[in-house]
Amino acid sequence: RPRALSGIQPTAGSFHLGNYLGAVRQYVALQESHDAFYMVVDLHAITVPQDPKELRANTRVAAAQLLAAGLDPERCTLFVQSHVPEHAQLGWVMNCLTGFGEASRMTQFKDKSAKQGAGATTVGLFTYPILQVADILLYQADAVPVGEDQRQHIELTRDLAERFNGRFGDTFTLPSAHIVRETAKIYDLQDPSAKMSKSTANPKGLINLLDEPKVSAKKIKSAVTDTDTVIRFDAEKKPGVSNLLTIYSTLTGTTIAELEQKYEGKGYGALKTDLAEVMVDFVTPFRARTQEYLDDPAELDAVLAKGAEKARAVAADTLARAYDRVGFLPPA
Ligand code: AQP
Repeated sequence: RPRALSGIQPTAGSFHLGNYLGAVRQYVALQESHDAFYMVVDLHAITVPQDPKELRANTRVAAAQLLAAGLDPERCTLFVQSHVPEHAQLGWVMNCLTGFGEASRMTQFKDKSAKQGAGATTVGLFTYPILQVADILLYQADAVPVGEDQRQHIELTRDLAERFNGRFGDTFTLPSAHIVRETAKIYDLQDPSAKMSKSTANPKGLINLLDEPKVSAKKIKSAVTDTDTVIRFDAEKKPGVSNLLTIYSTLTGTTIAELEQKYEGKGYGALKTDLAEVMVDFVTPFRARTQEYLDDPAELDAVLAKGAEKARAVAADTLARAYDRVGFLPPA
């Protein structure tokens, strides 16, 4: 079976709708066809200031949400990044292979450092895409399910894998981004030109899956649309309505064409009212399942411990080969 690998940050506590539709849904799908490794990337979470108690709690919350979304520890390997020290170890090797200019071109870094402000931007934030390279290469992943914003990092991963292989001999598999076009970028409900993001300036544009369902319903009902009245998918001219149609279509399995037909002659109000209901129907059981996993932290930790053990077996093997290739003297 081909390998899949991806990770999600525990920073915000709740996943948002963009995380779920753009990435987590694909994690669930790929566990059927791939030897899949999914992790809560706590090492990435400390690239911006964190509260230690919150990070610890949110790491469990992230794992619980992944299980609630449908990851099955019998069919995939679910673990916490810091439980597998090989990530940091291979990360260093990859840092030493990356050009400063090359790292400076990462647009995610530029966006995130702009949000932090120059004085608060850490070297860790600058090099986090390179740690991500190590995350992927350690598992010899073929496919990396992510949203569109991560495409450049997967390109960097391929470049560095090629560079390493060229310089030291064939060691790493070159991965491909697994990006589902329809849901590659879910947009902010208040500013449909921006991606939905946890660090949005306007919380009304962001759906957090663990919020009270009625809060999410209200956000859908107050989503920005346009002055036209026709319900039609047109990402260029009608980004707000198109975003709502994408969300609706993905959560219900109805095609966009079917939705356009269903709402022919109806107003935006009808679309929003129905989608608000779809949202409530989705988040209500999701929250309940997440809470069930959180109610049994010992069981959750056991799942993560088993996952880390499985992940480490693969990661340690790759790291040993990479260390040997670069010329590190093996311990006697
Ligand atoms: N709006 C989105 N549409 C589609 N996919 C998205 N992803 C994030 N936002 C969208 C995908 O979710 C996965 C996990 O993301 P992450 O935990 O690494 O967080 P992030 O990308 O830093 O999330 P945010 O909310 O976008 O954070 P900030 O505010 O820091 O920029 C990834 O696969 C990502 O593509």
